[in-house]
Amino acid sequence: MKIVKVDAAGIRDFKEKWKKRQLISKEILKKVLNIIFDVQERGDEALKDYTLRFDQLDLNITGMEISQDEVEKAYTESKEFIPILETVAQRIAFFHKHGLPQNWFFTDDYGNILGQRITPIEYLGVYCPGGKAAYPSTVLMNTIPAQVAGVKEIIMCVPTPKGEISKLVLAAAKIAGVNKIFRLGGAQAIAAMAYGTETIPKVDFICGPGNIYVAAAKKLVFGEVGIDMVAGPSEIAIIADGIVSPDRVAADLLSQAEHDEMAGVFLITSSENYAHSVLKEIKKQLSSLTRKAIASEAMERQGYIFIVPDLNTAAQVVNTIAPEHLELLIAEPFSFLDKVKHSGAIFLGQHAVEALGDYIAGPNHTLPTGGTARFSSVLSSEHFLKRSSILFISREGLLALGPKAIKFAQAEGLTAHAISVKKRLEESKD
Ligand code: HSO
Ligand code: ZN
Repeated sequence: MKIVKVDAAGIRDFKEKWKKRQLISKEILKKVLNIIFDVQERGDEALKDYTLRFDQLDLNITGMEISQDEVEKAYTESKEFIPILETVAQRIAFFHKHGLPQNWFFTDDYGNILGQRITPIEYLGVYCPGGKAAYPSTVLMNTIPAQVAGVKEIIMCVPTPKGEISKLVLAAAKIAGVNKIFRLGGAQAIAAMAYGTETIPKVDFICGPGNIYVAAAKKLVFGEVGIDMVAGPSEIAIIADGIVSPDRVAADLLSQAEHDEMAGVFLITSSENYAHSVLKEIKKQLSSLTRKAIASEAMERQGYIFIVPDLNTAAQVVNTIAPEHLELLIAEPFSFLDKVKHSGAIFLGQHAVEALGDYIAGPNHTLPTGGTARFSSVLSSEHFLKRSSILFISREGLLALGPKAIKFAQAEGLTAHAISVKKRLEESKD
């Protein structure tokens, strides 16, 4: 981890460096675009070729869809874990039922009834990563909010390298009521869900994290379908003033470092001694982690300790990073909250371990990364809902607003617009 003593210049330098960490390169975008065109043109055949090449799996033998029997078997074999999955599913559902957008209408002075109506997306495609990120928790986090929103049908794509699939992922999909699951991964899975093939139904919206190729594919199919976000590697920022012992802070930092070699890990503190104790702890704890190599690479590459003179500067650093997760391990976290302008999820107080948010607290763990918390939000049921405007125009409303609309249409040179209003006005005047 790099220690940075923070002043205004320090923050600027960091900002420049952090910005240059280009994640989706031109080369990746080009490769992914070729895959997308190929899937559009050749459909299932392209999917079979890519799956054979990237996952060493012959879909002609296994079939593309995972059968209900296979899902049932995985569920039965996960028996001991089912109560945990169910508790988590219930907590996610309960949380996501809060704050759902509502229909609303009002009547204006002319008797026009204007408003907003909410309807769910109909067809959803969820991407579940394979390999080092095959998380059943992610299946629940991406599907339960959609169910709460009232999505009609959910399909899921999950890569199964050499045919291997996590039983818990299948069990979670069953609990979440996923309708169909396909053995597909990478950019080809995203393309298949976005455009549809002989076997894969076209969806309206795609959500779920994935590697850099999946992220690039989501970016490129956006517009044809909606997407939740372009998710990047995990990040954690912790502001600690000593109320929590260094070993715990170290453990929390490592908990996100172990996700990805490209994970971002930030400690912000006013005490250099404390920073050194945390560093010592990190070294100690790293050796016993199953993902030691990944975590230490992340710490090495994107690990920063910022030494700040005060909490206001700490807030400046946080707002520059706009981190995915922020832990406030400080004496008065609630009074600090107003200073935080950008962060996907904010954990307050010494007991709010970030991993609780990853699994079981209830809020979503699909969060904006890479500074995108500046303009985007945590995944919620709202992502799966659309708003339509409702316009009932009264006779009085037409008479009062029509002439102004006609003038506006004429000013824009749109005669047909003007005529359409004029005709209604003429009828209504009698
Ligand atoms: N921390 C990850 C989510 C996750 N953690 C899944 C454990 N499993 C998202 O940033
Ligand atoms: Zn995590």
